[in-house]
Amino acid sequence: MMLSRNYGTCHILFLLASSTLFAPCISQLDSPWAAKKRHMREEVRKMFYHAYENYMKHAFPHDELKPLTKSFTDSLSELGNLKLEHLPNNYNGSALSLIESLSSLVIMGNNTEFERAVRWLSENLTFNVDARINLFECNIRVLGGLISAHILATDSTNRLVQGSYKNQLLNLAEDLGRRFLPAFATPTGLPYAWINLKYGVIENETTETSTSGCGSLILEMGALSRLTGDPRYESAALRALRKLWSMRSSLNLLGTTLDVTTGEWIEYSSGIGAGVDSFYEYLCKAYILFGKEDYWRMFQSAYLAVQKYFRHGPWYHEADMRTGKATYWQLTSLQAFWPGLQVLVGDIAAANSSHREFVNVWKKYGVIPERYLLDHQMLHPTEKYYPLRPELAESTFYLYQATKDPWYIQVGESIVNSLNSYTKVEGGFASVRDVTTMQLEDHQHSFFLAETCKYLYLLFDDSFLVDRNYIFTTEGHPLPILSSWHEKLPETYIPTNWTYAKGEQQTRRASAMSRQVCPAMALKSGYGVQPMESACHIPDTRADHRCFGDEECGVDSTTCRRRSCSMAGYCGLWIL
Ligand code: DMJ
Repeated sequence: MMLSRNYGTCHILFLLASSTLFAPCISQLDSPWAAKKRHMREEVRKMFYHAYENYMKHAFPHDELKPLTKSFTDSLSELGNLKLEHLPNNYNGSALSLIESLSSLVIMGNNTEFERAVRWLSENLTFNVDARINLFECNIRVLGGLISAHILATDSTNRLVQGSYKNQLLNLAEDLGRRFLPAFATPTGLPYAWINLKYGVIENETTETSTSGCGSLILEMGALSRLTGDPRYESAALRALRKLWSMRSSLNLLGTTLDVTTGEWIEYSSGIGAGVDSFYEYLCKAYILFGKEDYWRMFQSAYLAVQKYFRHGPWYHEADMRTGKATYWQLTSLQAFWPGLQVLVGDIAAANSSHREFVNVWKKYGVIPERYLLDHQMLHPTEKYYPLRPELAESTFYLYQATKDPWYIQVGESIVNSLNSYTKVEGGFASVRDVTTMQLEDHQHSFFLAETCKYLYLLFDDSFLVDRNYIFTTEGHPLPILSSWHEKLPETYIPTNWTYAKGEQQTRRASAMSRQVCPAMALKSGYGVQPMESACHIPDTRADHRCFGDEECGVDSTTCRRRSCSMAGYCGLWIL
């Protein structure tokens, strides 16, 4: 999330070209929604502490809480299928949920608890354990959590542990980063999905990994290199990312799984959900954080390909990377992050239309099922669960930042109400095993503390972001945009360098980033009073993207090409 400086309490997500952003700033206290937001913020705070305190009471220092039995699970190791009998007797977890809570504690203003947690971790956390862990999960949850907390602890505006803080979290992060490096010692530079923290890659380790497993390391490992001055982490992550990108098809599509030793695809079908999602997210956010043109070029091509081959109205199906032909017509809960990413590139109307469909699904079931079969219009028989995922809350937060439309506050309120009525138990918050029965499962995932509660809190109270300039990692840990890390600051990132484009009714602003989405048309005017999304988009006539004729379909936001109406009555860039 990038926020401009110099706008007082009325800060602006300056990547966006949405005209609604540029309306005069109304003090939040004067808004009729202010009381509602304050009330909801307190509701979310209660949720967070109910989850956090139960974790601390019944599960800490183990990884995650089992809220129904008020016990624990050392899931970080279990993620790697490590059998419990292989764990040393004294292994007591990595306090995963505590690490994941650190930045949420700061955002909610609880510096005392943050400092207590930092002290405990500094004195007790060790990675010298015989545990086989998933590199991707450990990177986004543990490395990302530690790095973000280190930055927050040393940020002079936070009045945190300075003085008593001697970079202990950074030292832990560096120790962990070093233990990641053997995973990259493959002929391709693509990392193994699993490593043993103590012994490195174990014999006969699987060589299969996912696109997100290889392509979502650059933010945390890049930040680690910048903080420590040791380039090895960023280089390893970048080499893997470049190799992965070189494996794209002529359509600029990637598959979902691959072999790290041969660099061959295993699964050619992919979409924007499981196994791929954060790959797209990290290309875009790496450009924002580090300013390398390369990241933007990769992201732009990848994003255009997604919009071209996966999008069907507000939905995104999967397609074969070689042919672009649709494979699976499924909605998955993880896909709900996509509208949030689209907000970052200024594709607001497309973001809004997809988000709306996810909200409808949430309303239908009370939460979002893991997988829904669009072609059969039924739930996936074995994936009816909802493990307290954050993605819809995340997108709702981004869309509210972009539009300030109070409708998103109402969406947030209904998410909070559902979580409280269906998933809150005495011992914390429990995952839903089956959305048709609301039967619960004994697991409170750490991302509930790191992301779900955080995005809901920020939706109702974004004061943490005022006068600051952050992006959030895929696990919701904030990283600051620093000129010392960035190749292009200040030119692109200073609001006064933005270009102004005059429409008939209003002046709108196109950031350097949004102009890159549609360079050809970014500055053209003449869209009348129609609402804008990215710099070039003319939205569909009808919000549901249904149509009777081509003239109702507007201009595609990423290619600036006119869209047409399909036989089925949907607007899109159909290849005729
Ligand atoms: C989180 O761990 C991260 O957001 C990850 O990228 C995928 N989704 C889970 C939560 O749903």
